Amino acid sequence: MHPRPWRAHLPPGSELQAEDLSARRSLPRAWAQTWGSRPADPVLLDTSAAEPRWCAAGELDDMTRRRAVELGSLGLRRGDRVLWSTASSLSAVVANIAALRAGLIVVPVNPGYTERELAHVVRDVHPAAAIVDERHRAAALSRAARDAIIVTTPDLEVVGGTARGGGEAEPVVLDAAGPDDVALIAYTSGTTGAPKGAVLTHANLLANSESIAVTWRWRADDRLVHALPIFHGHGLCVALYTSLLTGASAVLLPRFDVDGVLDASAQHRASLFFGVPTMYHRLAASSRVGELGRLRLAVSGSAALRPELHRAISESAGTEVLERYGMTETLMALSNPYDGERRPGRVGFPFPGVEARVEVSEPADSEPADSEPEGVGGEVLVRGPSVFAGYWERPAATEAGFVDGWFRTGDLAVVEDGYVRLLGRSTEVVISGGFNVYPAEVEDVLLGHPAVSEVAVTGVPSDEWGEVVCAWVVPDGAAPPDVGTLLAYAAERLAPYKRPRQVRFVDTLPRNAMGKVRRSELR
Ligand code: MLC
Ligand code: AMP
Repeated sequence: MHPRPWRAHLPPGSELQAEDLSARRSLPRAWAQTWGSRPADPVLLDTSAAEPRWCAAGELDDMTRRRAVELGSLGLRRGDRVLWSTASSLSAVVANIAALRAGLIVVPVNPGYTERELAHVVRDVHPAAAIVDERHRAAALSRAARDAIIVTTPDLEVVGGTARGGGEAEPVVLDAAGPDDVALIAYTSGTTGAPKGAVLTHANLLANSESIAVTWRWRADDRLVHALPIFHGHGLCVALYTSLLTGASAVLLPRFDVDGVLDASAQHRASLFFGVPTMYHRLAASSRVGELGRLRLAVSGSAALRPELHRAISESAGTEVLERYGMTETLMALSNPYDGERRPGRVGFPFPGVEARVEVSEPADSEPADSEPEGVGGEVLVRGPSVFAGYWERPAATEAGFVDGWFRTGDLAVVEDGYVRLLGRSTEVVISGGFNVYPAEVEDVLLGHPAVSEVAVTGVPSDEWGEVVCAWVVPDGAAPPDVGTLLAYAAERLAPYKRPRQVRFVDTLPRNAMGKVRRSELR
């Protein structure tokens, strides 16, 4: 089943070709061009600063150039990995862009990670440097690293570790990375529990932003209220990088809260807001929800927006939230149209340059997928210039992720009248508030508790969070463990969004003939 072709997203008269999306070679080159052509234009407002002030394009260009050179003076060389784990701030953004301009590979990590979670990434990606805004992380980073690692603040003040020695110091050549060079390694958990690094090239990031810009008609006079975390694809590649590409401006909020978003929208005459469904749930519950109607565009993604919530917002604010679908591995894949009908409960059709199809697995003698009747579900497959290059140092997982060059998303869907409707996932990932939680990772942690004999983790539905994590525990011994102690144990080892919100004690877990737990029977 094929959704509508991507050309349906283009504005009338557009001659855009898929190759055009990669023509500028990399985001750093494209950003530098944009900033050079309009140096006085405001681009970022850091509301967490003591005295918030708009940073102009020319200033951002200068700051990121200087900081790129400073990264070189720390002994970092093209291709080195830099772990980057910070809250939203101008300094954090400058450090990120400077690293990309210097040809370093940025590895974004949730600053809420516990030491255990951070150590996994460090051991997997072996970064030469880490940029963190919590100085106390330096010790944990050094403990986890097998090779030398230098730890700095976003302003590049060294707070721990050591630089890698050896070799000649190389001068930093700005914006020299080519389209196939790696720009980001973004950790995303596999079905097996241990997070894997999705390798995204400069061409991936550029094509993604170019495609979003044209689809949502993003212009230099737009202003985005940015309240998403900057360490995931949504806040970083969709919101921040694309705003900078288009020459538009963004108000960076350190965290999401309803009044903060609506106040910033009004004060700065914002035109755009992007959020996860949990944010729309909270906005819809506010008496100020009508203020969303002042925006040119409100976009939802990262998890399913309930059709009732979509409708409630359109009734109370007069704005049709535009829902889109993506993944860390594919970046943005499907979108409702800007000009056409934005259908509640649908994620639309491919972004420019992207191809998507829904592969129905039927017995071998059935009709080919193209002629399947509508309504039969299958897996969403995606290919295009924004689809990642594979998992970092995991050839088997990479091979399993693709079929004939198409990436297997693990999301199940049907195509109805050219629009994709997601049905669920073939994997058991739980999506809570837009963050993915892998049952196996939480289960492994809980199994380490002496009072737990067996455990299975599932998502249970929640209006606010989409799903919340539930642990089904078979106690080791007659008396169940104290829930508080169990949760405290989890809290030491898991970031807040992965911790179980519910714990249910059971005598046994349902298993199939192979002994594998049937999580679907627990939900
Ligand atoms: C916070 N908490 C969560 C949580 N976020 N628990 C479960 N799921 C979550 N997502 C915890 C807090 O630590 C706190 O725990 C308690 O819940 C209540 O906190 P809160 O203050 O109400 O939550 P808040 O900090 O406001 O966070 C909610 C949120 C946040 C929606 C703003 O979750 C968020 O920013 N989500 C965005 C995720 C995102 O960017 N995903 C993009 C992935 S990229 P305690 O113990 O202190 O009470 C991707 C590709 C694509 O998916 O398509 O975009
Ligand atoms: P991540 O691995 O964090 O990038 O999350 C990607 C996953 O988020 C996808 O595989 C989907 O399951 C989910 N997702 C993203 N956008 C949507 C959406 N609009 N509706 C439902 N699920 C979504």
